[in-house]
Amino acid sequence: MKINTICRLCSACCPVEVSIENGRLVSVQRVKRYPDSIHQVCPKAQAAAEIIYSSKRLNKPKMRTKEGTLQDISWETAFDFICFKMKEIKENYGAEALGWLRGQASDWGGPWQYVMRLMHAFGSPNAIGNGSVCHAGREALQTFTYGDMSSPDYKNSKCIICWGRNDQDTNPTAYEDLLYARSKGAKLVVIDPVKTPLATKADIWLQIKPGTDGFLAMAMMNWIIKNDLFDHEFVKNYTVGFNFLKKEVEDYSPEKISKVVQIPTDKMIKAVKLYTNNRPACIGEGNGLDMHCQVSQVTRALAILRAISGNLDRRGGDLIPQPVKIKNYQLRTSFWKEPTPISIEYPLFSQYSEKRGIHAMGVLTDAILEEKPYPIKGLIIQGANPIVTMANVNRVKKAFRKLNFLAVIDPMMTQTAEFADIILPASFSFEQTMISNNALSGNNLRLQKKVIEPWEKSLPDWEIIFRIAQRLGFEKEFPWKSVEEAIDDQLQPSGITVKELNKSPEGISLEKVRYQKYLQEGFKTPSKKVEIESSLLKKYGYPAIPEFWDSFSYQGPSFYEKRDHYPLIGLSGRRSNNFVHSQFRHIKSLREKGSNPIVDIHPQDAKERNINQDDSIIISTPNGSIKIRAGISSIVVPGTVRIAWGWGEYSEKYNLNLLTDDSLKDPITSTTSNRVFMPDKKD
Ligand SMILES: Nc1nc2c(c(=O)[nH]1)N[C@H]1C(S)=C(S)[C@@H](COP(=O)(O)OP(=O)(O)OC[C@H]3O[C@@H](n4cnc5c(=O)[nH]c(N)nc54)[C@H](O)[C@@H]3O)O[C@H]1N2
Ligand SMILES: Nc1nc2c(c(=O)[nH]1)N[C@H]1C(S)=C(S)[C@@H](COP(=O)(O)OP(=O)(O)OC[C@H]3O[C@@H](n4cnc5c(=O)[nH]c(N)nc54)[C@H](O)[C@@H]3O)O[C@H]1N2
Ligand code: SF4
Ligand SMILES: [Mo]
Repeated sequence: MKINTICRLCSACCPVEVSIENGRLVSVQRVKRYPDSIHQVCPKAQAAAEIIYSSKRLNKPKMRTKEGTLQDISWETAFDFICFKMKEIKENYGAEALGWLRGQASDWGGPWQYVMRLMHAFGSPNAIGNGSVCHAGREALQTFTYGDMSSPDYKNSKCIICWGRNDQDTNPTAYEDLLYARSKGAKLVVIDPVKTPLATKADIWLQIKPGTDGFLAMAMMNWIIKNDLFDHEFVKNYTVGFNFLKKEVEDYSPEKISKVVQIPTDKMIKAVKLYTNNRPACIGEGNGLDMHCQVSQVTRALAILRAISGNLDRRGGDLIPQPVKIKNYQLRTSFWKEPTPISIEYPLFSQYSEKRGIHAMGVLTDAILEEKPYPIKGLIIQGANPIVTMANVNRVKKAFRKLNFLAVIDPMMTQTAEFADIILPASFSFEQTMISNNALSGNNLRLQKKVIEPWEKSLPDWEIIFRIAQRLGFEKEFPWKSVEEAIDDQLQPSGITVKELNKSPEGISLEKVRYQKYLQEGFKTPSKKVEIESSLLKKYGYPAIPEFWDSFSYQGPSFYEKRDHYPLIGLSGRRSNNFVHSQFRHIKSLREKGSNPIVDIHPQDAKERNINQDDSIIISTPNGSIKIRAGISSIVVPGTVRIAWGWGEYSEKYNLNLLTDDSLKDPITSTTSNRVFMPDKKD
């Protein structure tokens, strides 16, 4: 039997066809939208049966004994224990001392809204997402600039810029659209410090110095304004603050910036010309810009570049979404209502979206260890593996040891679960129904349908949340007996039901794509225009026009002040198509398909340090060390090394977040600098 659904083994959320035999998942294939020359096969989907039926999955809830071992328990005992601990924390320290951390796996849609609802009913504002290092920082600052997060319309574009984004490994659907546009003659610019396979396909590849993207965007705008190539009509009628920008970019001539970004001036200008001569053009930005302490101002600069170039919300440009109307399940109407969240020092980021909740993961370790602004005493972690994925892991470990109570909800035993008092086995993708955020932020609604029964005694995330809520007495807030009932309720404003979605595997689009919506509606900002000068940033005392020369916006990589002792720049590395962050290294077929735990080091740096291919080398920063094999390669420039990402779950010695730092944070989004830091070799 073949069933169409959405895969959620990673955040790309691809439409797939699943083959089921005797109730077992046999194979998963991405739905074909293009001919073979463009269609992408996903190795993770090919390994889906191995992933789902892995003997390493958690079978039953487990509780830690006094001796420190793990003991199987029933779900009844598990729910009793969790609810008892939650109430104990509330009585002793206040409800806000309980935090709930979610990672990328529990999606940004249904289950996350249920968690916020439960936490708010309980009295805690601290339902915390990991978006400060993922895309939420960019989403927030784009929202302050033009009311939403835009998405690049690769398919219809004449010029695509992939800026710190590597769709070839991370988003097959977008990559297919990019290849299609290329087949129709679209130009491609890649801005990446690493010579990725995508960079080798570009018309122009700008090998930027990591973390200097804001300077490059300003230099591009300097050239565009100087050569009078901006969209006069759009700037005049739909933006505010252009004159301030014009003045600010004067200090960023391509000639001056060339040294900062380490890109030759003529190459930089060639790239801007490609962007301005081939319209519509779009900028796909990515996680290469997150995980830096200056993500907020960099995002602002890129957003403004899109706007003044006249590409916003045009076919083939950068589209403003048309989200489906759904109920907001958060119960807090105001961020300022007591108790305030632990992210109080980042007020703009904490309240930028009604639906998103708090994404200031950067402050969680401080709240536990330093008790700032107040202590977090108990934590529930769902679909995240922070012992591998949060910055400065040694400090995170110390924090988790200090907690009075830690619960982990995950299909797998993880390094994070090793710290837990109780572990709840969650169902995986394909085993639970949910409405995904991908569907909700676009206007094509699709259901991620359950196509097989949950593994052993595992339960779907929604059911775990509903049962905790109901046991705590929140039946009024959680009246639903099934997830279908809950989804029907949440989708009510859209007029669509689960029944209809079940009948439409290709999804339901509620309206046609509309371009230039601002002509009728304006932008969703206080002035209804693109805020080149941001009224919100100004109100909260941040620079209202992006600027990078002063230390507010441009902090070098972590440990910058120690650069004399740590002469190399370390870069958190490739997101391989075979894996998702810390996941799937236990799957042999995926491990064998390539991409090993290595550090890419330039021949010149290797020679200076007497390092040969495959040598096991130690990399250290002031925060920790890892041991990893050397891969001599000129995909990086001398002075930069790139360390394979996500191998920390497979073996602790490869955990690159032992090296990263969490002391410097983006002043608006609390983003830590997981991406770039300064390591050195020790003998
Ligand atoms: N296979 C797979 N797919 C995934 C994931 C996964 O783990 N595995 N994770 C998912 C998630 S949660 C996310 S957030 C997305 C992210 O997906 P993308 O947005 O594509 O991000 P990355 O692949 O991390 O990085 C993109 C590129 O940025 C470059 N880069 C690094 N530092 C800088 C810099 O300072 N400036 C510039 N301009 N570029 C830089 C890197 O070399 C890399 O090639 O992928 C999603 N898709
Ligand atoms: N140095 C450095 N740090 C980084 C990054 C980097 O590139 N470099 N990337 C950052 C980014 S963009 C992100 S998004 C984060 C990712 O951080 P995490 O979200 O911690 O990433 P994962 O390792 O994918 O962990 C997801 C966990 O969810 C579990 N899981 C899978 N499916 C389900 C499910 O359906 N339900 C439940 N309950 N659990 C499930 C998996 O078994 C896994 O243990 O890491 C960030 N940290
Ligand atoms: S890219 Fe991600 S969502 Fe798409 S099929 Fe592969 S694992 Fe599934
Ligand atoms: Mo992410």
